[in-house]
Amino acid sequence: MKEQLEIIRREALAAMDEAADSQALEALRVKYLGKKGELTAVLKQMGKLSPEERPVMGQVANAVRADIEEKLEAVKAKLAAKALEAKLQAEAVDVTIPGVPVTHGHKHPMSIVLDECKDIFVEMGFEVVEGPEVELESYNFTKLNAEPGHPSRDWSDTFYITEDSSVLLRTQTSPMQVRVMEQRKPPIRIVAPGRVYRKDEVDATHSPMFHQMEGLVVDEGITMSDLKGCLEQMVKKLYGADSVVRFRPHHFPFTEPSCEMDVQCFECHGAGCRTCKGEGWIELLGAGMVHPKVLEYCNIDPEKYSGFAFGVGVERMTMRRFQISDLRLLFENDIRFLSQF
Ligand code: 2NL
Repeated sequence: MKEQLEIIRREALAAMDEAADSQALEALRVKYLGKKGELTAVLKQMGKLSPEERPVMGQVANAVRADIEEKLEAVKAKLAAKALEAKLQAEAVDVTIPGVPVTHGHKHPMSIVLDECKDIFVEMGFEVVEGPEVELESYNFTKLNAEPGHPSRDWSDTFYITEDSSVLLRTQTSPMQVRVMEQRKPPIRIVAPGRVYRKDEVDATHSPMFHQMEGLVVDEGITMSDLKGCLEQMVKKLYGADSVVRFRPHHFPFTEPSCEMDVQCFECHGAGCRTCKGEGWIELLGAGMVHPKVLEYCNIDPEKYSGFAFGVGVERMTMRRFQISDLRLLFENDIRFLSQF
């Protein structure tokens, strides 16, 4: 019997060393220690032994069981560690694989130019103000000296919201400046950028929605020379210190006198070329001294205060700045176009 037990011990320990996984190990446990297992089978024969032999053989059997159980635990732990190692290996992340590149966006050319313009005026002490695109007729026209019947009010030029023409999409950003003049006392130095709307057919230079930046200065003793100095400074910062400008008389209902400012063509320096259509000059903006009636409408005493104002198209400035020939390119959002700036 002792030999039988020793054989079981030897075979069991050797077999467990070979166990490939926890299922194989469990099968071995059943084979040797289970109810119908080999060790149990030997123990069942203990009855045949003499009373003297029985405790001796019982001790041997218990030692064999203890050895097998100890080995089972050891191999179980070894297999678990092996399984964990294999799992970690399978889940390993290769940190050396190159990442998927993230492409950065950038400012739209219009935003580049508008931000530059805002910076130039903020540096000169102006404040940037923004306001509603849906406006009252009184702010867009009446208080800007375009009384009922004025041609700029025509239904074919303006997007009216209401039948009675009292609410509309602003045709310029000046209504915002009227609002500021009504709310504050001079000195006033503001620029008002934003979207404006006019009933224009879409072509290379027109769009029913475009962007404007208007400026307004009101204080005691403001003259035409302040207007000229300020706008010339803007052009030099925007297009270079060697830029040349000229002022021509013009007419706007809200300014008197009124003017337009041209910049000398940067391609031909005044000689005339394709960029300036042979003119030598490129029209840039409209401006003028705020009409006394406009000051009065905003409760500012025109005897005490005077001011100048200007309006410039942001699309037009952007096209000039980046040599873009068709305005529609600025609104189509084609990445192939926009990524060039
Ligand atoms: C143009 C001309 C201009 C103004 C806008 C203005 C505003 C107030 C009072 C007086 Cl509150 N004037 N704005 C003045 C002159 C010209 O815009 O051709 N814009 C594209």
